Amino acid sequence: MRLYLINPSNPLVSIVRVRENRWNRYRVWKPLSLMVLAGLTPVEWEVSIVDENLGVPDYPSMPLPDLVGITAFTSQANRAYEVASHFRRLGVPVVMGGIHATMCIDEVMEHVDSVVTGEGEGIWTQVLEDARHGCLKRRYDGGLAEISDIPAARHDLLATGYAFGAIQTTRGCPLNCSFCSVTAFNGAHYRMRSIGDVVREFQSIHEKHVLVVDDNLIGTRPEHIARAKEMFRSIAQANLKKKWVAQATINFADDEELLALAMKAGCRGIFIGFESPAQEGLLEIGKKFNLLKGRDFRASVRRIQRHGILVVGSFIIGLDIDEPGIGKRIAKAASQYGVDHLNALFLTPLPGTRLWDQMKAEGRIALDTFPEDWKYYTLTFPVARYKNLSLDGISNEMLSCDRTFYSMPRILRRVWGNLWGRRQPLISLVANLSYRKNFQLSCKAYAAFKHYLGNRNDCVKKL
Ligand code: B12
Ligand code: SF4
Repeated sequence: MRLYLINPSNPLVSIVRVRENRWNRYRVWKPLSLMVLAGLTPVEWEVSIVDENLGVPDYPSMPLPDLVGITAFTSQANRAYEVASHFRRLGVPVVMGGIHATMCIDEVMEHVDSVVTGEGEGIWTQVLEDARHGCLKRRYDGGLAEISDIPAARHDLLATGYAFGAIQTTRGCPLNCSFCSVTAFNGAHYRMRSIGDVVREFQSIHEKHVLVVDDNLIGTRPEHIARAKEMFRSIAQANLKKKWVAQATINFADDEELLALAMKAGCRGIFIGFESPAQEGLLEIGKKFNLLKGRDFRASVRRIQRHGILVVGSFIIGLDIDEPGIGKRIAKAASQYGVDHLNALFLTPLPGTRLWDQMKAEGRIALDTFPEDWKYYTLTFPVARYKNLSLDGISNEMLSCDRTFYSMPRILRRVWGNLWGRRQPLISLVANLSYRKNFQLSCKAYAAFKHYLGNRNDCVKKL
């Protein structure tokens, strides 16, 4: 039995055009979901993973599979349906799962034979069994899996073409920020894999650099942090010689021992959501951890950096409290906090989030011709109606934010600081230049977006 697991093209990758900027090679990440599913697939299936982000294959020249499994984030939904329709025309059954299938079941049902909601671990072998017997159900639900003991992802199946490997050590987040899909999808309960499993899987990754995809690497409670320390110790003892980057909330900075252990285990960069430079902004989106009284962001960032770990700060533009000037304000705050890179994104209502419900109720979802419009749900386009910012206004705020933070003098100052502090100055330079280059691409992308809207009078009115 032959199975293709397909990751449809990611519009973000085509918008930033990997070939136009070689630094963007670092922006094509492995589709871990498919490697996990492959790890759960019984040996009688001959499984291949197709990642369209490495190049769309010539499907007609490939042997016909018995089953196709497709994953998709919301922004990939259109392409997912195109791929599904190709295989269904040939009589091959298509199953789709992942975040978009879970949040938009009815829409997805129209395009595929079978939809799997929730996590795959508890249901995938059943789906395969039904497919083998020709009795696929229209709908399966994997719910939330018990991940303390799961098979390792198949890292051997996507062995070349990526700068980074990928691994997951925990799932779920109790914080439920209004714009984020994680709590809605992976639940509020923080689930942890066994440290032994994590270390063994880490060993099977052949890339030197790894993205740890956890949404919140160290969790929120003392027992989560104790487990993170234990995990870092075990990774360091295993002497894997990997360098990795991860995501965490700002509480990552609060424990010197944790930071020292993370560094020893190979942590070289941490992605932290600051989201808004204003307390009212943090309140608006419910980013509880950043609201703690007396939190000094600059001191927190410095503490992390002192351990040789670079900090990427993420901010959102388009909150209800944001007014003209927010772009520069964010760039200023990010510089003042001292982050090494700034990743600013548009506030985007993603299906299944609290923000989606609110904006839908208020009639503020401007790009709502679905599924076509999903391709703009990359957080890099203003797809909603923003309270104090027009379409041109908010795009200009984003450009002014990037232009300010990624001006050449500021880049040089940051890189010099990293050289002085021996914090990977080369990586810092490369990443800064990559962001700067993408600023030019963003200008082109906004122009194309406006053109698209120009042909869509309904949207222009709403925006
Ligand atoms: C790593 C990651 C990335 C990587 C992507 C790597 C890749 N190619 O997959 C990068 C950095 C490139 C990225 C980019 C983006 N991301 Co992202 N990302 C994540 C993150 C942190 C982890 C995903 C992951 O690997 N999880 C581990 C795997 C094992 O879990 P999983 O993917 O959920 O798969 C399980 C189930 O979903 C299910 N399943 C999945 N697919 C299938 C298919 C079948 C057939 C079956 C049966 C089951 C099944 O089984 C799997 C095992 O349980 C998630 C947060 C999260 N917790 O999911 C956000 C997340 C998926 N990203 C998100 C967003 C918004 C984006 C961007 C649009 C925004 C941006 N500017 O960064 C871009 C768009 C990329 C695109 N593809 O279009 C949102 C998506 C929301 C949505 N509705 O789509 C999430 C949920 C984060 C959030 N805060 O809300 N992302
Ligand atoms: S943004 Fe981060 S802290 Fe907030 S719910 Fe999502 S994963 Fe949790």
